[in-house]
Amino acid sequence: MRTQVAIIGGGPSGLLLSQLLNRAGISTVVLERKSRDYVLARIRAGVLETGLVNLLREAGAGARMDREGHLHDGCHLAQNGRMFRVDFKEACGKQVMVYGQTEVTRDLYDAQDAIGATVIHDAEDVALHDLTGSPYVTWTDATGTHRLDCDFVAGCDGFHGVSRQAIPDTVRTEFEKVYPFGWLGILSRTPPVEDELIYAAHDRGFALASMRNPQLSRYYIQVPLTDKVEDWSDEAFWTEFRARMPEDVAARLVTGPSIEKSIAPLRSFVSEPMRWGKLFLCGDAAHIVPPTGAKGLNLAASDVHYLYEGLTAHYRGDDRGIDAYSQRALARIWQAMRFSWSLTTMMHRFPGATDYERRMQDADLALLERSATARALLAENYTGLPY
Ligand code: RFL
Ligand code: PHB
Repeated sequence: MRTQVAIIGGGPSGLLLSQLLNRAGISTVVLERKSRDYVLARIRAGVLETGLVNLLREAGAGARMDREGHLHDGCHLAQNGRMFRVDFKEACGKQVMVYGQTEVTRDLYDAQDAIGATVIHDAEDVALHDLTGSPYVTWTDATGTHRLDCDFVAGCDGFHGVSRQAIPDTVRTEFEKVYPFGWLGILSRTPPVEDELIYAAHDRGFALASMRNPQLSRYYIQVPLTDKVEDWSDEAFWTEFRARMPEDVAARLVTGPSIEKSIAPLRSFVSEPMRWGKLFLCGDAAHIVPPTGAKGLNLAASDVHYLYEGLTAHYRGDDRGIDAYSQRALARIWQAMRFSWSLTTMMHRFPGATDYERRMQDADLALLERSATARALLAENYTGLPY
């Protein structure tokens, strides 16, 4: 089998890249380790920047998002019970789209089906070969071993994928920060407690009120890394969540059974460079941010944008885009890294933090409440830097 671009991973990065390239007349094959149902059962991101919204439209996969997604003009920040609003529209003239990653992924699969793109599921033992020469990819399934020859490989296989490891250790530099806590998240079929997201810093720990639609809420609380999902009954979650929200918000909260409950550890990670020979890394395969800034999926989208531009130019005879890919993508990634780290640092309770450090967190939040300049900076980063 032969294709122009072999794409490893059928998550949002891989599918969006495949969809854009196919529509530009460039052939792709997507190799995904899991089944489609498995990929579509993952509950992850919920906040889309304008850049991703526009890419989905360009990919012909934005119609349902435009019908069912919700544009938000701002969000709320709370600090031990006090709450104030950051008005994105007023601060920087931009908005974000609230629409679940699960729905984005479903729309991309449907769009791939509609154009007859090749997505191969349950591909085991994917391996990348001859990446500085004539690249090819092998994998196995129930029928045996298969080989796919290609011009380029796009490694879109997430943090635990194989693509990043295909870059020799001598070439790769990794940067990492692991946070000493995780987020326990639940999804519940209840009306969201507020129209916009609430990011709440509290002495008991951070909490976030988010949503998917007017009947579906997504809530998170900071928990120690040692906690297990089984430790948290729905009742215990609601009690803790209420305690961390401002009183009037807690009083309005509608609770119900959780339909999903999971714990995600928080980590910042970057692997440089993002290109080696004919291999390009995209999305979580190259970088991870803590979810506080809602940047992970949006960074995956900006990588896809730069790679899509580079590859389409390559097939027109211009290699400047693919040659600059790693540098262009990383410049934007490090800005989002900084933002996610600073928001995470300001909003969470760190075990062993000194009183001085706690006062700095309070002062950072007070600065945002007081200063339109500080809010403008937050709004510019939260709604997304231009590509
Ligand atoms: P994914 O989604 O991990 O997809 C990678 C795909 O590759 C497959 N795979 C392989 N396939 C073949 N061979 C192998 N060896 C393979 N190894 C892996 C996997 O099965 C999978 O299908 O990476 P991608 O596409 O780069 O997308 C990245 C995003 O999923 C991620 O950045 C976001 O979910 C992060 N994130 C958020 N991002 C935002 O922009 N806004 C948010 O509000 C937001 N909230 C979140 C989040 C992530 C969270 N968790 C669970 C980590 C909230 C949470 C709780
Ligand atoms: C979500 O709705 O899942 C979500 C929203 C904002 C974040 C993280 C997660 O910062």
